[in-house]
Amino acid sequence: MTLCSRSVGRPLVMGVLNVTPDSFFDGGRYIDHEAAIARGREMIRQGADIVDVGGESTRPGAAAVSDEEELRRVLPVIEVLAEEVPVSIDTTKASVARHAVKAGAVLVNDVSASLERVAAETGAAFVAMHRRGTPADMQNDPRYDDVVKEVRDYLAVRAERATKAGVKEVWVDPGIGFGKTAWHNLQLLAGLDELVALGHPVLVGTSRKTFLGHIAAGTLTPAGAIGAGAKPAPPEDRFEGSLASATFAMAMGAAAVRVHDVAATVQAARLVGPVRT
Ligand code: HH2
Repeated sequence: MTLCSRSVGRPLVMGVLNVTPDSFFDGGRYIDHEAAIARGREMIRQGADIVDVGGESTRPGAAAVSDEEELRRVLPVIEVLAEEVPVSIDTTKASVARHAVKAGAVLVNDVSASLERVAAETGAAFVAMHRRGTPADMQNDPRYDDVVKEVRDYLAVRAERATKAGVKEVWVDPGIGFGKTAWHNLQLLAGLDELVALGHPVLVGTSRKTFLGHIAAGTLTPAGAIGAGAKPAPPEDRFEGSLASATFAMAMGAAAVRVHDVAATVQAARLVGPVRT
């Protein structure tokens, strides 16, 4: 049975657990292993289907972390939580992915979409995410002729590459906020059915991201533009947009959403599940 075919009768909710000092929303809260495990258990109680453990922030401008440090952060947490829930490892490093699967992770969530060999060798499922650029430069004026088509075509190629490498379960993810403007993110949500049509489970992560700060602050015009110098509301004020966008993504056919706010999103998933055709 694949991760995605587990019949919970609704889209899956992946809870975010960043064991980092600098993640843009939960950074610093769970850097202590006991605190991270407690948070993972809290998300399980709230109904999380998967807990996504990360040891390196991908936010724009984030500092790079060594393999050793990333492993030190995530492994003790994965070892415990993997006994209690399916765990995914959010990493772009082959050695971290390999050790994480050995410690019990069942899904390699790779924002660089390049670890398909590790997933194939270890038997883990694999998320191929679209991004443009690196955390250092990805938000420097990203441009697309047709963002939905370009992201879809990229994901089709990466998914095929992963399948050919022998990965048994390949997920795709449009990479909301990774080298995209607010308008690009909204277009990707509107065109999500085109990604769903690729035939792979689609994962969407909008939770607390900057474009929702512009929605909260009212600085995004209906035409999708943001005025020069407009400031987004801070991540703490982006709950409503996070829930609304996750609900929208699930209604559009996303198989799973990656969120910080598990309890509320599970309720939304329970609503979408029965009404989605
Ligand atoms: N977004 C983030 C990290 N990993 N993985 C997938 N598949 N899709 C996403 O949209 C995605 C992701 C960024 O969010 P977060 O982990 O909360 O922050 P940070 O990267 O600062 O740790």
